[in-house]
Amino acid sequence: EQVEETYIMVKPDGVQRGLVGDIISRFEKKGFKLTGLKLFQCPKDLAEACCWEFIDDFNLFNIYLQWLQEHYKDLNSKPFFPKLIEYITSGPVVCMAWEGAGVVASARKLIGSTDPLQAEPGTIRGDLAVQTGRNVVHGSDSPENGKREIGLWFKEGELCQWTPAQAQWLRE
Ligand code: DAT
Ligand code: MG
Repeated sequence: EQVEETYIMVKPDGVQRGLVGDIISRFEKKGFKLTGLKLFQCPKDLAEACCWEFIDDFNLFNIYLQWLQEHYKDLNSKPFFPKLIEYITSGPVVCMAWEGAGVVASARKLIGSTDPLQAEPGTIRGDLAVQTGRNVVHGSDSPENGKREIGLWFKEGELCQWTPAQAQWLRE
């Protein structure tokens, strides 16, 4: 089996609502391997710059804005994109890298549908959220995007390669 990586992020509403432990716990208990974890606060200047749609090619704000646009590169022309950026930058987020065979699709299942009202009970969004604009968690949608997003949100030295003691009890 091909080992994959996925980028999972608890969005600001998940952090503010005290759901970080519950969300991490679901991936941990499932048996995936955590390889990166940090709390990240988008610089206030950037958050404001994003809300104002202020653009200057040569300043830091624009670098960060481009970085967020790269993260959501399929969505950055959608009408809801400015609101999405305002939401994502409105408070600390928890950035995670998870590894395992089939982790990308499985994490999407654990997370549930984009619209929490359509998400199945038992999924993170199905259990913990009510609106698309506050759907508490992000998960990469393909192995390529998993790699790409981990590369965007983590520096090299921030990721750990390790062998969990339980590995031999998870797979024959
Ligand atoms: P997902 O997060 O399930 O992968 P997505 O990649 O299509 O969904 O969209 C990314 C985020 O953008 C999503 O979690 C919430 C927001 N979003 C998507 N569609 C939206 C819509 N129609 N209205 C408002 N926000 C939306
Ligand atoms: Mg997506």
